[in-house]
Amino acid sequence: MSLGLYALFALSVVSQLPSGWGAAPRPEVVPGSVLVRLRAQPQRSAWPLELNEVRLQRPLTGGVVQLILQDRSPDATAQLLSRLQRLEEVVWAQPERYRYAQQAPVNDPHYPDQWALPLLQLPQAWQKTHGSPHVVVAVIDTGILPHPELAARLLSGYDFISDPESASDGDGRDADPTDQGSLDPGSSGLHGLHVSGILGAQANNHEGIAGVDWNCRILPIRVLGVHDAGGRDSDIADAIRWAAGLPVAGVPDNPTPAHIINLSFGGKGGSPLLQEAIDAAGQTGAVVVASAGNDAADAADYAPAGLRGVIAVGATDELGGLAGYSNFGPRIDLLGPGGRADRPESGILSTTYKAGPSAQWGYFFLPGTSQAAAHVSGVAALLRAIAPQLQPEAVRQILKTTADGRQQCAQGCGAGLLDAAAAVAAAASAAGCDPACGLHEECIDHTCAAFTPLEVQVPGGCSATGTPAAAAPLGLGLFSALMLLRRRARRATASQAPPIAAAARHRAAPR
Ligand SMILES: [Ca+2]
Ligand SMILES: [Ca+2]
Repeated sequence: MSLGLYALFALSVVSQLPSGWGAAPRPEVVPGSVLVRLRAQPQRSAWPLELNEVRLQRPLTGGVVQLILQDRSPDATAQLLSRLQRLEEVVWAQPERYRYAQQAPVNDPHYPDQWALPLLQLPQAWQKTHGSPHVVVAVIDTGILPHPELAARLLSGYDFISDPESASDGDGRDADPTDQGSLDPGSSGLHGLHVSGILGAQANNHEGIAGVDWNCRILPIRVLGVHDAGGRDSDIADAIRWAAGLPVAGVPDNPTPAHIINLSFGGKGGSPLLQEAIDAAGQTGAVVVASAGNDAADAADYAPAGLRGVIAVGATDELGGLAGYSNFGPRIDLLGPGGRADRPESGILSTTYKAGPSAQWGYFFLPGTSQAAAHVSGVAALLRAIAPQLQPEAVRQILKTTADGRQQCAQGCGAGLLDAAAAVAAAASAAGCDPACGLHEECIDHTCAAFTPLEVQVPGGCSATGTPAAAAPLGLGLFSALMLLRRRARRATASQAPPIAAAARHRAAPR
């Protein structure tokens, strides 16, 4: 079985202003201030109401009076409001409320184009956690390329493509997961870079976009080659085992086993081989997330989405309804944002790269269940950051029980749309730390503590802790300009079209 990518083609920008944000709860009501409209025009020469508990009555524009109470407590205000509402001469009375600027949660300039993040209640989730640098997310995909938004995220990874022609790097399996493809039709589309940016792009750095998880480490594993971005079951099964820290013949052990494994690809037909690999990965405690597929068909007929033990993710449009291309059915666990394929630039904005004499990194829109799954993997990483002892089935249950059930459908949309804030709160509660620990803490055995350091397996059976030596960003470093790439309108599941508008703006290299 050859497996194709689950990204479609983006068509148009969807900008949605971010919802309100604050690091700490801000007061909603002005203490001791009530606004009231009287049936008769108030006279400036006398207090219009006989109220002993009021210290000041101030006529406002248009016949409204502001009342300032002697006692500014919430109880006194509530009692006065109740009394006013029963008076014959009063049309209405309201407490005076504060209003706040709709400030974005992050300073990343393309955040307003990331409509999916407020849809998932991520700004609220980020008040509880930004993720942990000790959670590893394996992105089993087309590989990776350098990008400043991921420079602090990447672990060393591996290339599992056995066929040198598909790999296009002159050999079979090796330790270099660099994506050898491009944005050209029929190539890899740099799909793994796009998926990685969704779940882990550096946030709040005055650059590009915000990832779902701001701190996790990304383990890039290459299984999908350059020709129509296909991959083979035999390579994928080994990659899943290796990602989870299990031994694979002929390959050095993975020094940083993954807590989350993202599989944004698939194809028709089952596979006992893939099922066994997923079972084995699950037994290590790894959460496996898979995209449902883009054929508007029953996901049960696809692998890996239809296999036991994966969290199968369908895609929504920007309103939260099932996207027209998304697979569906009883096998779907929940939905994530994937965007529309029939509207320009309504996909998911994430990281990309353009090779050539003047290599450029940038951002572009892609819709698909690939992108939906990446959001779920990012939130799963947030849950594991808060509650590292959560087992895969518990993560699945939390994601499902906290999902927005209004987004269900007759075809089968699982539990509905992912709700990051509710899931994070439920994870903290399930781990015994309610409401939650600090931003740099995790909950273990009902107690908040500093993050557990990432354990790095050392060949020979010992282990060490600390930052992996091979955690530096990959090669190149040609971050010469910023481009906002946009995609030609075309539906496809296994290849990507060239950008139609590159270089939206240029500037000096950031490094
Ligand atoms: Ca190779
Ligand atoms: Ca950023």
